[in-house]
Amino acid sequence: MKKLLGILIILICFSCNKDLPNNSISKQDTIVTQISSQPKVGFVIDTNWFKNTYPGYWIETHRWYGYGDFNKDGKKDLVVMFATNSPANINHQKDTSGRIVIGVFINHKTYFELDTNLVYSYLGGYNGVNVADINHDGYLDIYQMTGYWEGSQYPKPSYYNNSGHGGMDSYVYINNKNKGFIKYTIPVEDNAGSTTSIIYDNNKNGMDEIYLSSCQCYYEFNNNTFVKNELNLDKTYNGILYDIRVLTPKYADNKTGIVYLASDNFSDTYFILKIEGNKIVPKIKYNVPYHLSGFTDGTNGEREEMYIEDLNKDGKLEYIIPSGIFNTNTTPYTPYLIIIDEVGNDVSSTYLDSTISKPLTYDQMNWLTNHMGMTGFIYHTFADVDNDGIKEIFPASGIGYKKDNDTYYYKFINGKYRLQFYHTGWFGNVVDKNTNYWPFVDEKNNVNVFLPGEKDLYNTIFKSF
Ligand SMILES: [Ca+2]
Ligand SMILES: [Ca+2]
Ligand SMILES: [Ca+2]
Ligand SMILES: [Ca+2]
Repeated sequence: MKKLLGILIILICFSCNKDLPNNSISKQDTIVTQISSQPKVGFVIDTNWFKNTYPGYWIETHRWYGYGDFNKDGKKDLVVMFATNSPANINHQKDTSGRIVIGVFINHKTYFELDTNLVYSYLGGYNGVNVADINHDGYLDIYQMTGYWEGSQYPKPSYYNNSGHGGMDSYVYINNKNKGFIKYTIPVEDNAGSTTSIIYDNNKNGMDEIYLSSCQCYYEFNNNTFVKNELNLDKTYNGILYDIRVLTPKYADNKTGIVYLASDNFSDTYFILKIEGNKIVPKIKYNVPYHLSGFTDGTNGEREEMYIEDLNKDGKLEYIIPSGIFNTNTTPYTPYLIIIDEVGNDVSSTYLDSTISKPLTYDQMNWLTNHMGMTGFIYHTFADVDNDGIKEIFPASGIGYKKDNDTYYYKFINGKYRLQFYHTGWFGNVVDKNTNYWPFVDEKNNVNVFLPGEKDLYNTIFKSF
């Protein structure tokens, strides 16, 4: 499944003519700004700083991104690769000269401005970043997932020093009070590349642990280095031995601790697993309602693709698991939600209104036929936008649910998630046969951004509203 989804989970959208931000500047403001300087729109980088700091580099983004509120103003800031000095392919570098540059762009709704204090560059691959305050000092840190060396067409990079599975070292950039970063290396050793992770202080010692999809282990900071801790996977559930695969860290909070999902040997049976001491233990076994479907499998750094809550307040948790049908003989990858109770029953119809318990239509996920078999906005985001303690659900990679040409999200009302009006119109219609887009959504602040894959960052489409 992992490999299959790795191929499938390449988001696309298409064409775009009316791409200017909807938030227009008033006439008064326009006059004032034209006198002084150009109004800021889109991605803003100090060009003199860039030319002086990175001579010979050009502006190029990749595909996945990280986010977090670095300046604590309530808006999600974006961490993206924005420049390079070497042509890069998807998960790897083609040659050993290729450095890439990552930076934090502060969210101003209609534009994102690079904080030049919060920039780093390195030699290696790129597979997205995960943002968390790893050392609990009040400043957000960055876990840099570097993924894989290409391994066949191109010469072995000089920095590639393991004998393992084509993985490369990953890095942590500890934030020095928003004035810069201090780099730490997490050696890949014999593991696969790091592609998705959950960061959380599960052992409550004041330092977050990093849980990876690429090893049965976690790394924890001791203020000096990152220490590796092995985890043992328990493959026995109710006395029966299973072939547990695609072990993926998915979720963490103080009610549940760390939660993994895994497949039973690529069948339609899955497990919800939790950490107990140094063991990963299967706790719940469940079946999916569609053949050849299963949980959304983060391959590009995606995370928070799941939500665990006691929806009916009976002291037992419900597990809301974004999933997809990956039987591509008949359909493109098609997302749907499944809700599982503590004994493994599918209780989706109890907690999801009938309109939203079905897979998304191709129109809603912006899928276009004959486009290399790729698919559209396939994951879900969760955010408590109305601050009532229960997260709302945003399908189509956070963009929302299209109905009658307007956009909705799912809100928990009277015991069920139901459609709730979000905004007029549908902002998922970015259509361009030559560009794949990765949506970034700040649900609370009504910011939709479509990052082009392996293209100029300045070609990003803003659909803030
Ligand atoms: Ca912010
Ligand atoms: Ca920190
Ligand atoms: Ca800890
Ligand atoms: Ca809420």
